[in-house]
Amino acid sequence: MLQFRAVILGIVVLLQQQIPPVAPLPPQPFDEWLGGVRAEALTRGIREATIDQAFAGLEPLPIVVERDRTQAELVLTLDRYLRQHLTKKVIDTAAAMRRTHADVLTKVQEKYGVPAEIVIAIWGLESNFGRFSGVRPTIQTLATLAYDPRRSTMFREELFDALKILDNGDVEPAKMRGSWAGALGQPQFMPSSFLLYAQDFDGDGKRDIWHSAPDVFASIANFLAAKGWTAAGRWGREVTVPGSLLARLPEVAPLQTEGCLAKRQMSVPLPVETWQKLGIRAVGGAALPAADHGVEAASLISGVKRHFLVYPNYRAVLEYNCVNAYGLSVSLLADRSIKSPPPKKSTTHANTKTHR
Ligand SMILES: [Ca+2]
Repeated sequence: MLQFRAVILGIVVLLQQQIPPVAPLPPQPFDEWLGGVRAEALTRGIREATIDQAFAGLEPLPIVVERDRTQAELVLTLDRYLRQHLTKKVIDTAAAMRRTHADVLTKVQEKYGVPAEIVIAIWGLESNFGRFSGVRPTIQTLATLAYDPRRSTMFREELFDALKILDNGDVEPAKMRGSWAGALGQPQFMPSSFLLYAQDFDGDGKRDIWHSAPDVFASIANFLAAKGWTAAGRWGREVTVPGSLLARLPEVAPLQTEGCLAKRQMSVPLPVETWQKLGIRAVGGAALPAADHGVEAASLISGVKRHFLVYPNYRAVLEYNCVNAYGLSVSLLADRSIKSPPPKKSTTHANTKTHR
């Protein structure tokens, strides 16, 4: 049973593995294909000058397709993932960044209702606190992935959205860079998310999620607010579960059967008061805090050793990346960064980590 739980509660991380057989190349030459994209971009209202500049000398980038085709899944237990990723260095860096950017984070929190520590935690996980947001040229990356037949429909739409971002003047083509999969800037937004959620918070007229910390923080907060984060509550908390309840969980609170992977690894939602009656307690054995009472939709994520009661705000974090290891890393990093004392000397650097 424990092993089974470890597998179903495990998380997916991307690792490079052996290269599978390469699919045959698309029959249509790249230049001819790009001509079709150009024509469609014009009909979508993107200016010719923008397209000319973006597509000048454009060629597919073989490493992007190779990388995209060599993803492999590795299942780690939730406990192990959290132990490996929430290091003291990462927690201390999050705390230091929160102090450094306190003024703008306060303004962001006032406008969007998302706490500073949550914004900083997402920033930390997405781009190592802005230190690594990807160096791949986005138009070339997206054009390559759109040309490759595997997921061409999705990436073709993202390519049009990237052209719209250039057309709006938010960033120059040479500076539009990101991950090998097309995620942009420090929040690692796909172009479609950029168009919907990116913010100009420093007021210079551009949504610059590559260089402007105010724009980066406001964009992350705006995304979470749009996905349902409410200022009134917290994400949830780590809890203890009595052994007798663990055995009865499948009947008392079965796993959800719908939604993305992370949601199918958590129980159906119950009121916090119900969990309290079932014997769930805060870590340390105290009753669930009064501030949590009244939460109607609290789901249990039950790991091998650690258990978490998650509230509606947690579901907004999952909209960023629907993996419980990610959502809990963000949530726990946020909590721990508040408790981390100021460093005596200089701050340390966190581990480099990328997602997309
Ligand atoms: Ca700006």
